[in-house]
Amino acid sequence: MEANGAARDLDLSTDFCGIPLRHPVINGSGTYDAIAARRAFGDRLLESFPFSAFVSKTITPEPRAGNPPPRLWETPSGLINSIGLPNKGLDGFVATDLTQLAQLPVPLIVSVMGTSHDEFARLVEGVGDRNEVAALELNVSCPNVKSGLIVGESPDETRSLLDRVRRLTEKPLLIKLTPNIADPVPLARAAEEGGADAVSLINTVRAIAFDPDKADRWLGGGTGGLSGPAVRPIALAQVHAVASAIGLPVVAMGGVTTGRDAAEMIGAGASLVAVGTESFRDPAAGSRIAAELARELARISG
Ligand code: RRO
Repeated sequence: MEANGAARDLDLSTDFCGIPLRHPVINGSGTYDAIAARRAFGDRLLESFPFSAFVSKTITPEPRAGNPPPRLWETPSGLINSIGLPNKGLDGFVATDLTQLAQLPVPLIVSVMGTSHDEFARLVEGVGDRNEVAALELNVSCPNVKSGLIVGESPDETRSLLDRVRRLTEKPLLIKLTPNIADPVPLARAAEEGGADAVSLINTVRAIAFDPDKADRWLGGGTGGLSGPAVRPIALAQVHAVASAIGLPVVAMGGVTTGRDAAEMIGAGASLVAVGTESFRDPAAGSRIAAELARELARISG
């Protein structure tokens, strides 16, 4: 009883790169369609929005249709996606989605991905000076799109991408790292040296599903990315390694489904925790996890 009372009183508000947040639980990019949720739940969504900041689905300079179906495959304790980055493109996003996302009661972080430094620059310039946007996340780690860039896997490329785009915006720049490498620490260090304000990890773990009848891979896009509780220990290990090695805030994600999971990420050094796959099962998961986290932290602090 006492722990619950303490949890209600526990102030989870935090400052993230100069952005005040109500609590440390946000969404992982592409795992919560806030515009569809607003249509489904109306203004009730705004009154009890599950996250303290909203990260958009990644956008690219030009519109994309995404990968052919099937796009999803469930595994024990996980989900493989091969969505392939469908989006309206920069102009479509600015013309339609941005106004609607700006109505959310929380700061907006726009996720962007280009196939070259020029494309990243165009995206950062395109959204970086918009008042609706609090921060940008550079997605250099989508497992389902051949970007032609090795930024996500090479510290030198990460540094040179940041050299190019850092000066194009005064807004905080997050960079989302891949788990599909032996060691994320050199990439995180390069991001810090290049002037990033925070790193997010992990994106999904490269995976496939296989159809033995067809003797072929099952997902329309061939390969996919695994998320959900199955990847949580991998995420925890990488978050711990990166948070121990760099001074930037870390946004931790990968299979977080409970406040206990979130407390583990924060204990491992994360500043914020993002909820992804769990929101498909329960659209209010963010609020529940934030409340459970408050109880966990109250318990830990005695
Ligand atoms: O759209 C996708 O297929 C996708 C993206 Br952009 C990403 O960053 N991570 C992922 O698992 N899927």
